[in-house]
Amino acid sequence: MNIQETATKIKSMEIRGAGNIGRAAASALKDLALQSSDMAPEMFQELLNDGVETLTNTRPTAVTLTNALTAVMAGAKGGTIEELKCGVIAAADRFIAHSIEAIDKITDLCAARIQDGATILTHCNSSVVVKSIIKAHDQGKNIKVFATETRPWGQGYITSRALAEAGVDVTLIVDSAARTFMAETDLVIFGADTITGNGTVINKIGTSQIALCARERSVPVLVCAETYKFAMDMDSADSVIIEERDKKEIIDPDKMQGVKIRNPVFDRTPPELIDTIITELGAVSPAKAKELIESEN
Ligand code: RI2
Repeated sequence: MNIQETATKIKSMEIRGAGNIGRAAASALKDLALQSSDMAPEMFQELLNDGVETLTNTRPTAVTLTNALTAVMAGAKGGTIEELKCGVIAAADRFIAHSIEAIDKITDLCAARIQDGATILTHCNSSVVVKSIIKAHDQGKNIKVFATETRPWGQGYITSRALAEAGVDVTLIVDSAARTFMAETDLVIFGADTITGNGTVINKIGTSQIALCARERSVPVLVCAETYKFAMDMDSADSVIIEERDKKEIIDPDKMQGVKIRNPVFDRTPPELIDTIITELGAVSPAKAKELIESEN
């Protein structure tokens, strides 16, 4: 898929999910390399830079996009077009393979933490969370899941259908019912779009409210996040841009004359409200995540 096509699909959310958009961006740069020939290395470098800019400008919150593009651009080394192309293709392949491997490792770690008989509440649609729940179910554990609808875009429908198809006992609830159903919940599991150096989790709007409800009842909160979801250089979440999408996703503004409508689609959950972050390197408290990742680099 070419850069513009990929960018359009990411922006419209035809391609969505933090990990997915990172892999799609890496793949688009790889395709650009595969399609480029007979040009000066400077020209190719310029095409790459334009591609990075176009892809970066699609959605501002998930650091997976920036981290994927940085990883692929690190491969753009050499004096000839062939060297540059090979470097970009190899780096994109490495990023995508690492991403898939990371998801598999997190799935194993997370599934192992899901107890037989547990009732889980999840929000939005995280591919790694869905995989983990299905894995625990396939291990023979008797699990129940509450999946929030996730207004306004409705990612919870994707989660619910995927779990039901896999045979998991899943109940769809409206977002505002999370506190009510927390009384029957043993474990909350979220995905993440970005995690800052201090362990703040930026995820789908509503995550922080659900984390608060979980804390009120001492229900543990797990976050599944590949290490490329970390913005290691950001110590505070204030600098993470929260994407604000079209108000039409909420309601037709023509039906709401004189009413302002806001549609921020992510929020910031402080580290104090999260018990454990599961990365491919292991499970740690939010405060220790940065240290763990740095020790591996
Ligand atoms: P995985 C989604 O964002 C959700 O916020 C979800 O928790 C997160 O990406 C992580 O997804 P959106 O693209 O990488 O639906 O775990 O706005 O699949």
